Amino acid sequence: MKKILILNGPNLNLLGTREPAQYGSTTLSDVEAMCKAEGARIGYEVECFQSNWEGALLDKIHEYGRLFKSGDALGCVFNPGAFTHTSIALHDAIKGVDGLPVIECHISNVHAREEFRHHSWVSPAASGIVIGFGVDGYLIALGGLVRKFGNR
Ligand code: CA2
Repeated sequence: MKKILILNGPNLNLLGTREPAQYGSTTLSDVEAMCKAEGARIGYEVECFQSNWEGALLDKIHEYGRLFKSGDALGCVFNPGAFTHTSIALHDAIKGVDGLPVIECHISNVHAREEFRHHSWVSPAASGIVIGFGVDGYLIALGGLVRKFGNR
């Protein structure tokens, strides 16, 4: 069974515990369980990984780049958190793994928020972007990844 990675960046481990008006009350483990169940339903093994460390996210993208090359992974749904707006390293990693489809996902509509959230270093390297659908965005991104890149 091919793998799909649900990758979450800094502070997303706090999901559902604070700022419910902005991010809702669903926890990250709820989101991960939803994605795993949906993956199993449509024939993919979903792996979930969250880190507050930029380097750990880079290493995971590199690992999935290798799994993609060997035909063992389909792609990745990635919410880079605040690193979205700061990290040229994440941009370079996604470009660098050459071919791994990455769907960028944001829970909130970043364009309706502070100006510093309007720019993403990840978007130019992403294969698709899902923004502002709350935590449902993860499932929308997963579905979009499979529709665009699955079964070929
Ligand atoms: O809307 C998103 O998904 C964001 O990626 C979330 C990031 C933010 O920096 C981006 O601009 C947009 C923040 C994640 C922090 O998550 C928390 C969740 C609950 C409580 C506190 C933080």
